[in-house]
Order: sequence, then C-alpha cells, then structure tokens
Amino acid sequence: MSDTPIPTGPFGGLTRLDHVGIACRDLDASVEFYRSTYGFEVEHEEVNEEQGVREAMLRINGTDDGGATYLQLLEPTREDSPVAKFLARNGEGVHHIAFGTGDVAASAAGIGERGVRVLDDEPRSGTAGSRIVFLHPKDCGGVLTELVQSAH
Ligand code: MC0
Repeated sequence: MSDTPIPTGPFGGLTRLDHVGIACRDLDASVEFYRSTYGFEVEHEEVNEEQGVREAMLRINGTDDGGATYLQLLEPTREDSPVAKFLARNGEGVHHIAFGTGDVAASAAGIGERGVRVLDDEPRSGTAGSRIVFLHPKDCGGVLTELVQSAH
C-alpha cells in the first residue's frame, strides 16, 4: 500500500462520476430507448477508431466543478474491439464506469501505486477531446474503470 495520497480536490483528484458506459448492439435503437423512456437527449456523438466504438453521450446532470455526468452508449465498429468482445460474452449492459479528474496522469499514477493495473502507459484520446486511461477490472472488484480528464 502506497503512502502517496491520491490528489484530491477539483484540480487533481477524482471529482465526479463522468459517465457510465453501456455496451449496445444498435446505437440508434439504444439512443431512442433513452430518449423515449427517460427524455435524455444526445449531446455528442462520434466514432473513436482507436477504441473501435461508435458512441453517443447523453447528458444526465451538471456538477459543481463545471463538469457533467453522462450515459455513454457504445456500439462496436469492429469484431476485435473490447466492446464487441464484451457483447459476445455478456450481451448488452453496463460495460464500465468513468470518474472525472482534473489531472488524469497524476490520478492514474497515484492509483497505480496502490497496486491497481493501469492499462494505458500514456493517456489516450477519449470522447470530445478528453484524455482517458483504463484500470483493469480484475483489480477493481470486477468493474472496468476509466479515468477521464475532459478537454474543458
Ligand atoms: C473484460 N472483463 C471485464 C470487462 N471486460 N470485466 C468487467 N467489465 C468489462 N468491461 C473481464 C473478462 O470477463 C475476463 O474475466 C477478463 O476481464 C479478461 O477479459 P478478456 O476480454 O478476455 O481480456 P482482454 O485482456 O483481452 O481485455 C480485457 C480488458 C480490455 C479490460 C483489458 O477490454 C481493455 O483494455 N479495455 C479498455 C478499453 C475499452 O474497454 N475500450 C472500449 C470503451 P475472466 O474471469 O473470464 O478472466 S472506449 C471508451 O469508453 C472511450 C471512447 C471513452 O470513454 O471516451
């Protein structure tokens, strides 16, 4: 166990739930479910080729650090992607959770020192210009966990 504190507060630590990522087979049908059932609207949509996903971000609420919390709907764009693999094994459902941080590299380093495998040596490109790293689900109680530093 490391003695190094995880950076806290709005400029270094984990400040909010950024999003819950949900694996789906048909993004448009899933978007329509969340729109017609709950009234959530798509704020942003993009394809992330590196991660092999087409995704939609549905804003749920704002937060007091200026960020927001989203549902992220994920449809795989290729069969060898993590989300395609997850769907084949588990079917549709919650794929990961993501915490927001003001400094993704510092947060990942602090958490890595605590024995959690950080899956990305360097932050990768996430939604809307964000920088992201993933933590191994086997070190996080079975939950694939992402850290996100938003572009804002
Ligand atoms: C796999 N496992 C999971 C899981 N995916 N457990 C919980 N939640 C998940 N989503 C479990 C499997 O059941 C298996 O357990 C073990 O982890 C190994 O899985 P595997 O698929 O056989 O092995 P790997 O190593 O090929 O892949 C697993 C790993 C990978 C988590 C390392 O999927 C990965 O690197 N994911 C991070 C990237 C990612 O998921 N990108 C898509 C979202 P057993 O017990 O059978 O051994 S992209 C995204 O979200 C971006 C766009 C964004 O937010 O901005």
